[in-house]
Amino acid sequence: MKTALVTGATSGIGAATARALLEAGWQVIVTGRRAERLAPFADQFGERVHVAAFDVRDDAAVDAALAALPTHFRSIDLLVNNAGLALGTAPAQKASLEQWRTMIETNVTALVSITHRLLPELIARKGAIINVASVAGSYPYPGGNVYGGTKAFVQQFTLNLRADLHGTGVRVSAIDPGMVETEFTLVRTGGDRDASDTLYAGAEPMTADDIAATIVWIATLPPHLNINRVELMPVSQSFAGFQVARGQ
Ligand code: NDP
Ligand code: 8X3
Repeated sequence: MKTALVTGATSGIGAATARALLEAGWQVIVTGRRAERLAPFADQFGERVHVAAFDVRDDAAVDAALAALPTHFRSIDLLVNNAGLALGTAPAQKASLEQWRTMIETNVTALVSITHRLLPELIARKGAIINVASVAGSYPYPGGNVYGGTKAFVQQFTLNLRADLHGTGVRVSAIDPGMVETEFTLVRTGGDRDASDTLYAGAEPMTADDIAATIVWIATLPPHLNINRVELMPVSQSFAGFQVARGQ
């Protein structure tokens, strides 16, 4: 039986991915800070679930969680680096430095740290890494500043990992979703339910299950195939033009 570790499985894309992998017969290490949201996976899927609640930014907690893995969860075939967040939509000159640091620590530093820890095992297993990036890493928008920067990092880190892992059999992919209705906007706005509902209202955004299905598809392709990068948007979302400030 194959084993996956999914970061950020308490909500949204990570929760849907953990569920989809479990339904496809995998065993899954579910992680995230809110332990009470992880317990139901174990209730439903029993021994194919290992719950490991930790903050991805806390090196000691990550080490302790990995050291405490039961023997039959130690052979990890798939790492889904999903935990992440955006904080704020203010322009750079008005944004919070603390929020910027939190995004970098979570989306970049923690992602590379957990990847680095699991690389020996993933190489030994000829496993796979799927990194959840974002369209925000490819296309700028006002207020995207550091969030978009962190996701551009994830995209390029993914490609560079592929270069370094050449010949190991390890597959590495980035998935770049556009608008997905999850708790993402609630987190970004500091809990503003109206703002979140307004953003998604009438837009028919993608669902966490849409992204999870794509992640499972990537993970279950024949071992000679590598999806480098896949970008998805809801049909309702597309691109706008450049902006011009006149008379400055
Ligand atoms: P959610 O807010 O619903 O889920 C975010 C997950 O990340 C939660 O499980 C949360 O767990 C976890 N997480 C955040 N910070 C930490 C931390 N410090 N330690 C451990 N876990 C953490 O949002 P999404 O499902 O939408 O987001 C998942 C990923 O998808 C993110 O990387 C996001 O950037 C990306 N993405 C989202 C898009 C969208 O439109 N929704 C589009 C493109 C990419 P907990 O709080 O319990 O710790
Ligand atoms: C989330 C998508 O467009 O809100 O990564 O930045 S977007």
